Amino acid sequence: MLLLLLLLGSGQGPRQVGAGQTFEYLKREHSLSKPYQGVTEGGRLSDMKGKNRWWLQLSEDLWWLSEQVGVEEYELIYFLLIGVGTGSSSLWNLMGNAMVMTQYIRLTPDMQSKQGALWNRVPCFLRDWELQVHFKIHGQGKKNLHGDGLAIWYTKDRMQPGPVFGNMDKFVGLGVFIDTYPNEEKQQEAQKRRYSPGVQRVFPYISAMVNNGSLSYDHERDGRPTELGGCTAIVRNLHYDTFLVIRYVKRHLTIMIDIDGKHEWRDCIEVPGVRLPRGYYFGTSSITGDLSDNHDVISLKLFELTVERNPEEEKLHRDVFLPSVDNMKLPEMTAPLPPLSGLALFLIVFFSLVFSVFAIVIGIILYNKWQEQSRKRFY
Ligand SMILES: [Ca+2]
Repeated sequence: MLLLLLLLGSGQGPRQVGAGQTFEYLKREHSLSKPYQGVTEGGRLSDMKGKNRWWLQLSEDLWWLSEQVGVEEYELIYFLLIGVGTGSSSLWNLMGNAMVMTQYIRLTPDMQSKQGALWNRVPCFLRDWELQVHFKIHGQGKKNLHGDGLAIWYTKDRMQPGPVFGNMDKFVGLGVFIDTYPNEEKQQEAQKRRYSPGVQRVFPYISAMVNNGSLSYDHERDGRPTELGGCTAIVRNLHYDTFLVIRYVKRHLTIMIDIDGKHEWRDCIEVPGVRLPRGYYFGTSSITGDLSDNHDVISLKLFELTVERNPEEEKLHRDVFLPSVDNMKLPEMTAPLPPLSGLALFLIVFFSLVFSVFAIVIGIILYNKWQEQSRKRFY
């Protein structure tokens, strides 16, 4: 029975990655592929919010429970519940102009001013994971006359439309952007300013950003002020499949692309010391403005990576509550100052008084001395 549950819980069998001690397990509840069953419209917002809260609570309870009973994979219990039908049949929600087709999910069609998103309903509590994104960006627009691209998210909030590739600004978590329109370059061009060849970027450009909710994505500058890294990725109108992978292992974030039709991963971004909380949501979103493209997602596959940690790493990799990146200063969230305790207030008043009295005494002494001297000079 336990074995059966384990098999159910781990989806496909383990697949060894590389020569090391890393195994990957496909996580069905965070994955999406053809045929697109279990994808539903966002529904009424009020309705959604209630359901989400309930769902998050359920997942948190299960996680807690699995920790208590010492079961590493909380999915064990989770799948059991799904199996008896208490869970939702829809693991993914569509939003805005996104549409389910037979061969793909279209986030936006090649039309102006559209925005769409696709969000996983199940928060992810895995520590080490890899998300493989099979996508396709194509349209009628000529070079640099198309936009705006698509984003892949691992964030605290879901289903929040906004200006950052169709998602909210000041998000909390990780955003990976496949930006197809060079806003900054075009602006410079309009102002007849020239870029030095070393600085100019070739678009489409992939970049990543970690946010604790205090940073704004600067659309006009293609996110340059807040990016962790990036690379050029010529991904439009290709006749072969294009993939992007986000790997998060031991707080090391790696983004690789397979866009040349060679079935090989090519490095794009690598950042150590990225602290991401657990329990966030995977999603993808896209937006078009004056310029447009078809932004299609063919599949999203999330793998759990099992890696060994020594006791020291276990201590170092403890859970965090806000996203951050080591050696990179994110502005603090604007939290109100903690109220002063009674004692602190008393000490501040007391020492202010002592200092004032001291200053007055010194002042009087100096004044007297000065008067004495001037009197002496007078005689
Ligand atoms: Ca852009």
